Parts: sequence; C-alpha cells; structure tokens
Amino acid sequence: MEHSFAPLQNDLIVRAAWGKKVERPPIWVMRQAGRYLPEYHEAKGNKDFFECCRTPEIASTLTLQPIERYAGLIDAAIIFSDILVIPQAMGMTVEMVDKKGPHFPNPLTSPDDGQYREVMDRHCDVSKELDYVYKAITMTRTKLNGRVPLIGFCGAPWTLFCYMTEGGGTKLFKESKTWIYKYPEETKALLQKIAELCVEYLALQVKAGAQLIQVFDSWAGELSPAAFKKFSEPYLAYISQHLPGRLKEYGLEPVPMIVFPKGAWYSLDSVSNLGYNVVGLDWLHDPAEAVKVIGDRPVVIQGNADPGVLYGSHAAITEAVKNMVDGFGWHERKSGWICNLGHGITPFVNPEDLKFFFQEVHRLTK
Ligand code: 1CP
Repeated sequence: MEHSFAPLQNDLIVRAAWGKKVERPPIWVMRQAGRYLPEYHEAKGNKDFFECCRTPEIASTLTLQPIERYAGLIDAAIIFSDILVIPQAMGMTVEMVDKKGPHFPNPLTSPDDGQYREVMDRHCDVSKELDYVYKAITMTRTKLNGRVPLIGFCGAPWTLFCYMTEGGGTKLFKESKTWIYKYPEETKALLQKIAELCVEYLALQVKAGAQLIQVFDSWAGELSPAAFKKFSEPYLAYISQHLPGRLKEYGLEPVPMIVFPKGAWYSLDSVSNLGYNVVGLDWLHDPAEAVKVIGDRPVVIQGNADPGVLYGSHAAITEAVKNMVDGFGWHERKSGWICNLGHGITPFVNPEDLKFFFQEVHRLTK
C-alpha cells in the first residue's frame, strides 16, 4: 500500500542531512518525546510503556507532543517507540519496569543455552511482528500534516546484543563481554541476524512514512577500538550498505541515514566512511576537532551539547550553544550540522529550559 501525505512545509533537516547548504541548522533532540514532559505523563497515565508503543493512537500522540509544544522551534519528529522492539520481535520477552528501565526475564546466557538456538533458528518476520510501528508511523505522518519530517529508528546490532545478553541496563557489561571474548563466532552470527532484521525493519518504516532513519548504537563506547571494529562497525556497515537497495526493491527513494555510535569517539574517522549521511556525536567530541576529522567527506554532523547543560543556568546554555555554533563553523559553512544534544534529554529537565536552548540556537545562527 502506498501512502500519500501532505507535502512538507519544513524540509530543513532533510536538505541538511543530504549535505545541502541551508538557511539555519535544523534542530531536534533525542528522547524529545519522554519523561521530562508533563504532557507525556498525562497521556501515558499508568499504561504500560510497550502498550503505548503498540497503540498507534497513543504512540502518535506522544510523538507529536514536542512538535506542538515547540512549534516553529523544532525541525523533526521521531516516532515514539523503543529500540527493544526488535528483541521482542525475535521472540524474547522484554518488560519496561517503571523508573528502572527494560528487563528481560530470560536473557541469552551462553551459546549452549537453548534460547540462543531458538532465537537463531526462529524465523522472525518483522513485517508482521512490528506492524504496529508502521501503523504508528503512518498515523503520525497523517497527523503531522507536513509540519516537520518524521524520523524512524532502530537500535544497532551491538547495542541490542548487549540488552539481549545482559537482560537490561548494566554498568559492568559482564555478560556481553563474556560473549564477545569467549564466544566470538556465535556472537557474530547473532549480530548478523540482528543486522538483517534492522535493514528490513528500517525499510518498512520508510515504506510506512519515515523520512529519515537513525541507528542508535548507545553502547558503542563500551568497546575498545579493536573490539568496535569487530563487533559493531561491520554490522553498522551492513545496515547502511543494504538499506538503500532494499528501499529500491520496494520502489522507494533513498532517505538520509544517521548513525549514533555513542561513546566511540575514536571511531569517528572510520564511521565517516560507512555510507551514513549523518554521524551523531556525543558531548565528548570537540566540535572543531570533529569537523577536521571529517575533512572534505560528504558527512554531516549531528550533536552534540552535553544534555546535562539543561540542568544549568541560561548563561551556561547560551555558552554551550555558542560552542557548537563556533566549533561546527556554522557561519562560515552554512551546512554540515544538525543541532542536537549529545544524547537523549534526561528526566527532570524543565521544558522551558529546552525551549530556551532552541531559541538560542535560532538566535545565534541568524
Ligand atoms: O522521543 C524519542 O526519542 C522517541 C522515543 C525513544 C527512543 C528513540 C524511546 C522512548 N526510546 C528510544 C531509544 C532507546 N531506548 C535507546 C537508544 C537511545 C538512547 O541511548 O537513549 C535505548 C538505549 C533504549 C532503551 C531504553 N528504553 C532505556 C535505557 C535503559 C538503560 O539501559 O539505561 C529506557 C529507560 C527505556 C524506556 C523508554 N524508552 C522511551 C521512553 C520515553 C522511555 C521511558 C519510559 C518511561 O519510563 O515512561
């Protein structure tokens, strides 16, 4: 089924992501639909998190909340969902525990554990299993009515692998490190399987109406440069190399692809060669240094203010914006930068302070 949606009134982020010169840098923030917004808690009530993801009416309402609150200041929506829907589609149980985060009651313990074989052997049909995401995307595009583009996303294979083996968030990465250093071949087989599902999942999100896509490698920085080369980068590359072809098979035009290898600052040079149009930077990068590393390659940077600055004073926020505007050479280049935080916005931020951040980006890039 082909959809027809209202034409975009604001396509700034799409043009910027393709490397074009633009009148001002586009802005959005990771996790912009979420816990810092009082209207999020109101709409979510005490409904289960994944139930909200699975209900297109609710997911689209939550996606639109920051677009409505920050109308005229913000340049993209990101579909309300979670990276962990892929492990769910692969047959694993994932619960979202209030105030704690995701929990897998039965994580993958070792290659001999029957569950690993089950996950590996099971045919996973993301067109069927994740149909609710595509429905939410299509409904959101209709409700957006062309206001701003909609971003689709998935978790990177390495990051999803961490959750599938750890069973939730972790500081130690004991299980995932045991896997990569004890069972590298079985690890790679699973990473490859996840990468293939990511390609299909992203293609179907675009088919449903997503206009850019982002791959979140939130745990990239837990790997050494050598381990990143083995266990993350090849699978990020698989996604960027196969998605355009898959879109073509569906009769769809390519969309800009964003990769966010959080914490893997050492990988910027090689990640810039993977075929992604945009590389997301966390706040450990100095903007001017990152611009130098990318050099004349056609790669756009997304980022990278410390989300923690939003707990600070307005003067501190202004300074953080100035640092990006100057460091990314905005006034000289007028291209190559999508403004964002260096990671997701955190709970307890005052939404008025995020508004001030947006206003400062607009003011200082005039
Ligand atoms: O607004 C948006 O950005 C869209 C929605 C979105 C996205 C892009 C959510 C909603 N989750 C994600 C991606 C996601 N989920 C990532 C990658 C981005 C990142 O690094 O922040 C990760 C690692 C997750 C896993 C996850 N889901 C966590 C982290 C736990 C840990 O390991 O520390 C948590 C707390 C969630 C729950 C979640 N996902 C999204 C929201 C709004 C929430 C909070 C749910 C709630 O308590 O109400």
